[in-house]
Amino acid sequence: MVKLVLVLGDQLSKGLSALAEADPTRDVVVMAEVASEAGYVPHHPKKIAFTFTAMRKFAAALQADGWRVAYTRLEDEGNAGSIPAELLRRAEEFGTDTVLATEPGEWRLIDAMLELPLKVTLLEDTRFLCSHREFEAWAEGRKALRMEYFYREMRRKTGLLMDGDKPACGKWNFDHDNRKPASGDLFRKAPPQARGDEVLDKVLDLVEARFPDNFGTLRPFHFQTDRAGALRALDHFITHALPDFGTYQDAMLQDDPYLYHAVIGLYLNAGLLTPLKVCERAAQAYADGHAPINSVEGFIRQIIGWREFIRGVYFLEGRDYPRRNALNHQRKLPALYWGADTHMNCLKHAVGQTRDLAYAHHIQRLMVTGNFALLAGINPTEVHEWYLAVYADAYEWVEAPNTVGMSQFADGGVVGSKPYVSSGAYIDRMSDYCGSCHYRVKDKTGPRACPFNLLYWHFLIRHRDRFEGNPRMGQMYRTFDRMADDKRRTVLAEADAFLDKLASGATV
Ligand code: FAD
Ligand code: DLZ
Ligand code: SF4
Repeated sequence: MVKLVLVLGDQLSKGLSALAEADPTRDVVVMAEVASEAGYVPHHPKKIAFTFTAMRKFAAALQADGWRVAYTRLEDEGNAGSIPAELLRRAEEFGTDTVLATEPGEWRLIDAMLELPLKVTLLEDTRFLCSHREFEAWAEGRKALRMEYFYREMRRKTGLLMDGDKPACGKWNFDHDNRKPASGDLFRKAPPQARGDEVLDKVLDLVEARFPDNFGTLRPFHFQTDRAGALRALDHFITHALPDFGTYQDAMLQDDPYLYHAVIGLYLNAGLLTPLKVCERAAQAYADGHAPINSVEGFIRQIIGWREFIRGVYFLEGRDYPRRNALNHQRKLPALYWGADTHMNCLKHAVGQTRDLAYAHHIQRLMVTGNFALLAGINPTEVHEWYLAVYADAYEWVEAPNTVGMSQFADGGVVGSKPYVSSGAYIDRMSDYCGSCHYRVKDKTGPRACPFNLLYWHFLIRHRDRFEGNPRMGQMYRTFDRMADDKRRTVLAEADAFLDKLASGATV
């Protein structure tokens, strides 16, 4: 009997397990642009345009390879509105009750698929290096899950940057050589911009008409939308940016959104690039003497370490993970995250860049928007939904552990051993935001005190019971306790006043 082979918008890989198991002479590939996927959060218009364009081009590539593809466009009459409903519709149309799919990257869809009154087989997503079973085995019996140890297993498994059973250059991790601030460089090359084409232009018009109120700028649209384009973006990164990736990984510049980052997360997550191939390219650049070990190791660690570890945590921890709130933070996400005015230059730039590009690099996400939300005690579910909506690379399996876990500590310490919080001093050291800010980063109190300075102490004191005993945080409590009584009172009172002002909706 004919089988329906589901290919989702983030499964655009010809090597997909569902395609490998199917028979192109008999089975039908089902792909659908549906309102439910485009609307479970108010996705950035660039993300929707990227997804639909990449889906349409992938469908055409499958057809060129001889597959029968039943493709539903968003505007098609009869569009059933959701993936399960589309499968039911296609099952009736093709007279079958059998569906073959690669496991979706989100519990919501996995559950919906398994509830269908059809024979659904969910296959492992073999595009990842570590299966659920392997991750569970690695996690079994450990008191804490730490990425660094997992990463070493992945290095051994892949053989990347290994000299026999030893790490290349004698160390697993070269972060010690990284984390330098950057300065403006007119010759730094931005990632290649997409050229317009008929498919993209049609999708841009559709997205403009159907999602006029979503936060984010649609045009100019710059992402690549097929595998060839994604490979060009990877080539560009390896040639121009990888050599300095490690050194400036944590740097932020207000006029340079990309610095030496790869800007390939969206291509990897949608399936246009595969992680092992990307890492092999980076390792080759090291072998050829084109890029130094600190950069190549750092880059490979992000992909075979962090990316795989984060996915392992999402599936290990289960369905309730994205809704966790270990610190019981209940404040509402401020309007400034949706572009409302703010005097905080770092946030203005990080959010403005997110609105224009559907992209911010890791340190902007972690130490600016994430840090502020955590310090201000914003409800982590609202923070999670914001990150899921605004970045072109955001899918729940990768976004939720990064946001709920790494950034908001709402999982109580599964992803990280301590919360990523900092005062303004860190942002000042790693960026050029503070120089042109309304607030003064050196002021600890007073009308122009940097809000990060005030909120940093407020956070630590709010959660003293939980964090004082943490060996990596005790020093901060001792510093606070050494402050004069009146200074401590002033800091906390000014932080409270700032939070009240934030909650009132006034511009801060
Ligand atoms: P680079 O800095 O050039 O890194 C190369 C690649 O490494 C990335 O493309 C990505 O595939 C991988 N990588 C790096 N860090 C991580 C990480 N922590 N977790 C998983 N993969 C990583 N990444 C997403 O792919 N989707 C998300 O929705 C997402 N949400 C995030 C939310 C928060 C609050 C934080 C702090 C981080 C989030 N990240 C997310 C991780 C990281 O910020 C992005 O992967 C990275 O910024 C993508 O840009 P890039 O391709 O230029 O990455
Ligand atoms: C992100 C996204 C969007 C915006 N639209 C679609 C869609 O219309 N059809 C589809 O198959 N996939 C889409 N996606 C990607 C899915 O949301 C993604 O497959 C799930 O969240 C699982 O990771
Ligand atoms: Fe951000 Fe504070 Fe620096 Fe202003 S002074 S840019 S608010 S860290």
